[in-house]
Amino acid sequence: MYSQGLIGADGTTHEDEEFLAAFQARIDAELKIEPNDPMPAGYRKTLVRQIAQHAHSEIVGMLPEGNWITRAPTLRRKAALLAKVQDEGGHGLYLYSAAETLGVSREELVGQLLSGKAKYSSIFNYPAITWADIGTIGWLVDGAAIMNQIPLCRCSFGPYARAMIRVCKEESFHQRQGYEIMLTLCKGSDEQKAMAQDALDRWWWPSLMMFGPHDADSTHSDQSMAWKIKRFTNDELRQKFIDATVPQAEFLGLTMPDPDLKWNEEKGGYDHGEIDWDEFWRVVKGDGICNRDRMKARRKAHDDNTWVREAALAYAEKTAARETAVAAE
Ligand code: BYC
Repeated sequence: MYSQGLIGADGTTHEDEEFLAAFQARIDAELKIEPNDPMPAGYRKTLVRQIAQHAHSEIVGMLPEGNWITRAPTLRRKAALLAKVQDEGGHGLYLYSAAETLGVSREELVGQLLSGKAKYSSIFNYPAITWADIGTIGWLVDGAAIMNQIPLCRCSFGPYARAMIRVCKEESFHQRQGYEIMLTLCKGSDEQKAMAQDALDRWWWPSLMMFGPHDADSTHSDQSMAWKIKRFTNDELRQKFIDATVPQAEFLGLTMPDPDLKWNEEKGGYDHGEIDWDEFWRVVKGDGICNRDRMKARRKAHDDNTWVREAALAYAEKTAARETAVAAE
């Protein structure tokens, strides 16, 4: 997994108790861990897994919305959507770069995505059927992403935390463009409002699933919290998202598709109905509505663009050879 020549490449750790205690003390003191710092193998592995999954999600996440660029209803909507989808591609690149500082190569990570070995967010295996889906993705999916990613700006691993700062700024523009689409639809004709409600009905539950399994079923949360990779648990973030989003739906005049959604005065948050975890795991394991299409599209893009990678490599080699020749003169 660790290739020669990359930062953090040797992947060596000396994990006696003294080392682990000193590492934890640095984390507890809120000091950032940087790529060349010694770190436990488990810390490195957790970060590579999470950052890579995050990068893949951004790249696969371009597909449902990319599909609507040619069909956006106005030039203004098209320009904003185009910029948003381009941003997602950029987020993927920052994240692959952050993962590379841990000694894993981009080729290897992309290979894991294309072979189906690596996960990406369940949410991108649902189809964007109408224009209201584009509004709902911005409002809910980017809204959920911000809720999850703002705490990641304080992640203990420096390159991931720093990448998240810029990503979050862009995500908040994405969320706004989505909510503004929803506002327009909800102020429009009965048909437009019905389209907005239909999109909310389909995207609400999958958006809640984005935060991952309940804490009791989360494999990695305890250790990731201790290492301050995660600052809040899956259920804590899901609750914050629900509490922030319900008033936004009320403002739009839309109804949340959850009859059990009720304000709980005592806890100061909403109670909600049971999430369909069978559906979640089915989608995560590759059997959602769009999993096969998404992977097919990614593999085709990778194959079709082989020439771009080859050309970039040839150009880099030529430039390096020229520089070596000049230096030797
Ligand atoms: N989908 O122990 P847990 C975006 C997996 S992109 C699929 O709680 P962890 C956007 C999990 O990987 C948004 N799999 O895990 C882009 C683990 O399996 P493995 C993406 C999921 O890591 C374009 C197992 O379930 N955001 O916003 O502690 C357009 C047990 O889970 C999911 C990120 O990636 C899921 N939803 O917590 C618009 C944020 N949930 O790996 C928008 C960074 C869980 O052991 N990632 N699994 O095989 C995280 O914050 C954390 O990784 C998670 C999960 C909260 C997602």
